[in-house]
Amino acid sequence: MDTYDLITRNAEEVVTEEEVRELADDPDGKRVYVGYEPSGVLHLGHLLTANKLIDLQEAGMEVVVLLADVHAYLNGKGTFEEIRDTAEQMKAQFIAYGLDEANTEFVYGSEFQLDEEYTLDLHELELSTTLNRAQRAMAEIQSGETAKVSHVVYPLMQTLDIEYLDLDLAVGGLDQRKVHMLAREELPELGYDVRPALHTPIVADLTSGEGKMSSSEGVTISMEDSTEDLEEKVNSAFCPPTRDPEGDLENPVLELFEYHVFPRFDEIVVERPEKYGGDLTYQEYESLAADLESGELHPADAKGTLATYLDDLIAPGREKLREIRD
Ligand code: IYR
Repeated sequence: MDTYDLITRNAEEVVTEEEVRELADDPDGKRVYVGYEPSGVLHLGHLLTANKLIDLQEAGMEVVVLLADVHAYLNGKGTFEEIRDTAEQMKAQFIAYGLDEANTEFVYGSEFQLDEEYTLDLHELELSTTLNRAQRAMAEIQSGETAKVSHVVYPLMQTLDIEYLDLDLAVGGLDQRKVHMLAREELPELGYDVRPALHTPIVADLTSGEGKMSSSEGVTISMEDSTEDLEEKVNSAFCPPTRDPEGDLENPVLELFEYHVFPRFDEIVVERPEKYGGDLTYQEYESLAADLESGELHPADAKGTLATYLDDLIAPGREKLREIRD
């Protein structure tokens, strides 16, 4: 696969294509990052951006994972001690999942975000950004709550992270786009360069195909799930025999194949008894989606196969979690 295609595969948005093409021309040693508020158990949302980081490592880039402890603190996630404890668990699960340890720099936000220079830049950003602008940057990340001052400081710090971690590319789920747009507007105000951003899609809710899969509502798949949990969750997923259900619905089973399974396996085998046509083998997502649409692949077989491959992907992280907790 061509480097630009590898860097941008499965991305929902590339800001801007021209800037990312320039990176793709000379990817070696370029620094890219995703920031995560520490969480004790990884779920598919974390793994979707981790898949992108694995692509970027394969493209020769240097990956930085920001364990955003100060951001989690600003978001009311607990004391620093609690947050750091979950961050260590998060790090272990990312490595078990397949991030190349030798090539991944894990950085705690508090390692640089409390420095004098950073703080002074933050205050300068506070002066140059209107409350309204900062609040709009938080809209999708913080909703339904009366915003605190910490909630508007949050996107300003995320903006500065891009400069202070010396990054060439910021990666995040589509829910991070507003912050990244703010960063593109505000970094030049401080005399810093604008950096490109890459956004991964948001997967639909598993049982309804509507809205988004979320750890606070509905069903999520996480590193804690047993093989049986996975089978149960995937078997009750919404899976019409089409990739484009009507209205605002998505086919979450196909989305999981596309964003989670195909990027990590060269070949997918759907095991079927001879009397139902025997095994099916796929190298590409498109052929599997086409077979589901034509009726060649039954939704029940697609689900069973999805559960098996997801189980393979999370098994090492599940094992790691057990070790940590014992
Ligand atoms: N806002 C992210 C966490 C985060 C991401 C980056 I990129 C940062 O520089 C800092 C924090 C979240 O919603 O999890």
